[in-house]
Amino acid sequence: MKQAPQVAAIHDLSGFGRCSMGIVLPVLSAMGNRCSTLLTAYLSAHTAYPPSERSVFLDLTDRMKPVWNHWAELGARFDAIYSGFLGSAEQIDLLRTFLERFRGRNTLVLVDPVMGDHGKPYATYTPEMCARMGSLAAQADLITPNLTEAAILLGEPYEAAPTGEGETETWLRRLSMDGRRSVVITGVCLSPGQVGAGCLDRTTGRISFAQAPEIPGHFPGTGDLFSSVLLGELLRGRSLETASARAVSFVQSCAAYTLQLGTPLLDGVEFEPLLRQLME
Ligand code: PXL
Repeated sequence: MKQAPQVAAIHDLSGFGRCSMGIVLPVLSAMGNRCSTLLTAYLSAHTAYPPSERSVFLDLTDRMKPVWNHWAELGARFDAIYSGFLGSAEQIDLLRTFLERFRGRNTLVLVDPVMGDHGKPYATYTPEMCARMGSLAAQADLITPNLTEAAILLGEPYEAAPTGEGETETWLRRLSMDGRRSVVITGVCLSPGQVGAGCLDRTTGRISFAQAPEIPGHFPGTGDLFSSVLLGELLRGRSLETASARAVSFVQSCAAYTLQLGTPLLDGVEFEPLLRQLME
């Protein structure tokens, strides 16, 4: 019998709406992993909902180190460290300390450089946070930016985002820091009506693409769903190419199912009824 892989999941928890830890935890658990959760912030609802004076944003920066000091005392070790939405600029630097402390020789460090979507940074992300995210991402074994985040990391305007295989390959290579880290760019469209991901695997140097029919509508949280499924598949020993193709296919199935149900787009995708598919 084999112990479940251990994942340190470092994300916010949004109380209402599907994203971040509310997706990471069920997906990675369904895929047979044990998660230790380090919360970066607690929000009443994710930031894609209309702004409200009643919204709650609890910045947990000063609780993070005490939490992991306790983990160290308990002998915590991780097969993967997976970070996403971060609540403050200081937090991004703190995470570098976390990596120094908990990264083992075989720990896979996945930094999803969550900063924005559709050409715009999220409401809580300042330019300073975006700059610091770049230096955190430089420590990762694997990053999973969408096109907006890829543009921010490269210092390019969103309008310069790649449209075909060749251009995407150029961005993948630039983001790989001379092949030192693996990269998956999401939201890549190679032909009209299709969308998916492009990836560069640093272990083989191979570039590959996975595409699926595009579902109309922007659903929040699909980036978190993609990266969580990707990580779950990698922890099962699958290659980056296979993991990426499975993640594209799962996100597409959830979006198609949601569209059929006709639930509000801002509530994200109905992944819960399909979680079973990830179990095998
Ligand atoms: O899905 C990324 C994400 C994570 N966390 C919070 C968000 C978003 C995107 O809107 O608002 C709080």
